Amino acid sequence: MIYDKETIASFYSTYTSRVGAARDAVGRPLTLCEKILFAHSCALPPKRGYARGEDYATFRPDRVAMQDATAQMAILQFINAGRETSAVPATVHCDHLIRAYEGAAPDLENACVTNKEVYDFLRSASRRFGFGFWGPGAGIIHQIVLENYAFPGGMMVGTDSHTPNAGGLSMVAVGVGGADAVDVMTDTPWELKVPRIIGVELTGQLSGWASPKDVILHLAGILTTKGATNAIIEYYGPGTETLSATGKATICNMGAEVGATCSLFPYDEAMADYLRATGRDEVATLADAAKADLRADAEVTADPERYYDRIVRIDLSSLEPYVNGPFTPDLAHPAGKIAADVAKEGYPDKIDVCLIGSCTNSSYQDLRRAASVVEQLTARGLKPKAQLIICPGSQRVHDTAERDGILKTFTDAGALIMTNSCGPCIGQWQRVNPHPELKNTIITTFNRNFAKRADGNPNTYAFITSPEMAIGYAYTGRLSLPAPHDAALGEIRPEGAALPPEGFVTAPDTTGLRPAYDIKPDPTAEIVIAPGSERLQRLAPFAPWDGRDMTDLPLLIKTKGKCTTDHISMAGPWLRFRGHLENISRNLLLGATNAFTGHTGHTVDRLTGEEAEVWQVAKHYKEALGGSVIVAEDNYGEGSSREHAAMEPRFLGVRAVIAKSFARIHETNLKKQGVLALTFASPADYDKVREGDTLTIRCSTIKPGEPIDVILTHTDGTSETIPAAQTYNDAQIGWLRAGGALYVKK
Ligand code: MIC
Ligand code: SF4
Repeated sequence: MIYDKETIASFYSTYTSRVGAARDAVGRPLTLCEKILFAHSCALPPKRGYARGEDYATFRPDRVAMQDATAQMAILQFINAGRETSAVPATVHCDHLIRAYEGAAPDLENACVTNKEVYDFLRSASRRFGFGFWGPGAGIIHQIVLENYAFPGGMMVGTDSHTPNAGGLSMVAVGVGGADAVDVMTDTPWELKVPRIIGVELTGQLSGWASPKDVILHLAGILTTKGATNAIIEYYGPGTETLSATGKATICNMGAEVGATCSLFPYDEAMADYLRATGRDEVATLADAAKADLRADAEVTADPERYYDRIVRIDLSSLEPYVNGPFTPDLAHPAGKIAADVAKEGYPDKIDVCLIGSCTNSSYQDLRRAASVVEQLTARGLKPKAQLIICPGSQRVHDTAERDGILKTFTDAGALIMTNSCGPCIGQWQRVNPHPELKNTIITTFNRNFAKRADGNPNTYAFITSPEMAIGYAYTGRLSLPAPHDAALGEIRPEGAALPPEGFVTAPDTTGLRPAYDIKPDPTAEIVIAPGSERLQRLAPFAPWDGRDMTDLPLLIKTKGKCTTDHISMAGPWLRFRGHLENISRNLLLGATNAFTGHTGHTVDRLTGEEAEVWQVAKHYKEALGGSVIVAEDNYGEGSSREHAAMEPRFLGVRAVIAKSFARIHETNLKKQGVLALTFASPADYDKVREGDTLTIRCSTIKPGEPIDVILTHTDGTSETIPAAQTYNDAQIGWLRAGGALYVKK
């Protein structure tokens, strides 16, 4: 069965003609992402084309996906929009809140008890508005989308930064905050900065231990975590056709780690095979008919320099396996260099745990290839030296891997199989570590490895690699000894077909985990929020801006170094408050490093002279001084789409954030929630901000493209004026005035 068949059929009925009209409008050949974007834009592109990376355009995406940790806030905002149903098909996925501890069955049972009120809320809101509801244990949002909903040439938004996973099926899939999802669900034209386009040419073919993951681990080393900000990564070249659809999805998924708006592969046979294997023959047939426009025009690939803003060329045949980390996903070590880097940097060499899973690497092929290594090593009488944990991506992958003996291979080798969910990847890992005070190394197939992310422990050094390499590491037990460089393991060849030879197992609909195919909203369904709940709270609107300069605001904190959304609004134990703005606000910047003191999560309250947690000081300043300002370094808000990282400061009275640069989703989230997002026109001005500064922001005359003066008054009585840049357009200035995008009168 195919979900939303009519929507998909109607999409393809006009896709080619819409692409043709866009091509005529700009009068030149189009790249693949331009075709898909223009086919979904509210107006034809202008003749001169867009100024990529600068202009904004509006779009009408085909669908929305939300995961439980972000859906709560998205739905609370949607409730306030007062609509009966979503304008486009939308789904909710219960994947982030399940804690990994003892194994799939007990963990799932426990999650259903501890998260009952959140699941009840999401289920009841889904019934009311007609969202497809995927219950706990069904799988990770992006795997479920790939298996059931993604279609070539389509466009979607998802309240999760790894939504671009669907680029593995040639879909423009963009990670957004909940307020953006609400735009799409309320039929409001959805605005996006027209991205630059990075062309990545793939030639050759992977072999040995190299896998699709290594394409993106290698690329992350080249581009860095902010190198693709406001860019789409478009893959092309003969190498693309050698990769499976799920392999392509792995690559697109981790484009989020280099800041990409999304990543995209051209439609090919491997995608058609995947669509057919997952019960979507008709979608494959429709896509086949539109094939010519599900790839870049021939002129583009013949002369890529002319059409792409930047080109990277990767020869798959000579690609080495990689292991990236610690603490950032772009610190790329080719397998051949890791031993030297371990010696040089003093990374803990002994590996404690190897974890396979996450939306990035939990497909059937991932598990099959990993299991093939276990099988070959078991046959040689070898045993893993590190603990092994496996989290399948979906129930379908789990059941198929079980039928095919893959899970048994893992458990026979001592592995623990966790639920089909995010688990340790999002800090939902009750790790049993007898010595948390010791530096220790873990190897994961996840996409992120920020400090404290998986187990909350700053002493954990997390390295990212592919599933087969992770298994190899479990057997060598040493970071400095990746499998391909080990005498015995080096001879092994990971193997695994893209798709299960006997087809996927499809669990019967009676499991209740999967939504019906023909969901209708039920206006009589009551949305369940328990009175006095500490996890869910209806949202009160934010106050509008009075339009005046923001004067004499205290500096709340100047953060130093990496400040990701995990640093701003931690996950792990705080995930339980994702539906309660007041309660979750108590984690504001708990992970951030204070530039003046070097302390984490704390700042000096100028009114008391005492150091306190950032949220306490922010609250105090809001009540006593009318608000405050945050100052930060580069790529502020890197990582997650969680809009809590913008709503919390907003709730606690932060009026503006001034950073050296922002990550795309977070900058939009700040704008959407009514916090003024500014960047230092000259990054060196960051150094001028001193402890105890008072800031006046001359924003009353804010105009698109024009810098704003910021006056810093220091505690010694001197002051200096620095220019701040901003990227607001007229509509966004309207959001600022209204107190947030949601409160603009439509
Ligand atoms: C993540 O990988 O960081 C998350 C958890 O999936 C987030 C979403 C969230 O914070 O809920 C993301 O990537 O957007
Ligand atoms: Fe879940 Fe991790 Fe994927 Fe985020 S990156 S959606 S936490 S599996």
